[in-house]
Amino acid sequence: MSGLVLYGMDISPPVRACKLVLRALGLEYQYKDVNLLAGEHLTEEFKRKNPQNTVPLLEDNGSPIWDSHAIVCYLVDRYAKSDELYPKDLLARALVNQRLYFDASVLFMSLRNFSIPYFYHNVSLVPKEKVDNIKSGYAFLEAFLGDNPYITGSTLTVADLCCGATASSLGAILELDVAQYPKVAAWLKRLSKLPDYGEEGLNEYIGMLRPGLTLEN
Ligand SMILES: N[C@@H](CCC(=O)N[C@@H](CS)C(=O)NCC(=O)O)C(=O)O
Repeated sequence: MSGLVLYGMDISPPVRACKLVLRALGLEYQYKDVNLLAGEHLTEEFKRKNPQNTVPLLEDNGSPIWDSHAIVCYLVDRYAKSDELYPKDLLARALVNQRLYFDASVLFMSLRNFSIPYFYHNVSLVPKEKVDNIKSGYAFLEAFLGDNPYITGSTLTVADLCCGATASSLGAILELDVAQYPKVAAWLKRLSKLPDYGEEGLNEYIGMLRPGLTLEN
């Protein structure tokens, strides 16, 4: 057993992304479930490891790393036998980084902006502006994909795994319109065939949110 410990919750999109990368690299790790709804991320012990109180959190031989995007890049740089998932070529890496920052700052925020109010404050009405943010995120993904099977080109990278985990979870509020975003739909289908895609966690997440939310027109 390696010294890797992942703290997470299976329904969390960024946790799913980290698990996909751990699996793709064939790394063994210990998984510690953190129940966010029971406030297990707010304990002093967890806060000492991650003052931002978020999952995923990775520990490598006791050193904490958080934010899924930092975690996946670290794992590839540190442990992968090839740089395919996170290229060393600077221009190729810049493109992957752009997609990762897009996920962190745009796509995932469009999800967090309805899930946090719902889970923590029982807010079930999703204003039109938040629905529109999701639509625009899907549209950006459609443009990024172009004629490629993956989000930065012909090969799978960590950017697909991060953006894909978020995009699939956005189905909790707005089912993907396949006619409008055919490339995104085909890409998500492609990703869903990956081993340990996290289908169960994804379905649980969608099942927890979709029935309780009302979208503003
Ligand atoms: N940008 C962060 C987002 C992490 C995040 O917001 N995780 C959620 C679960 S999906 C969480 O821990 N929420 C608890 C909270 O913020 O109180 C990442 O990619 O790791």
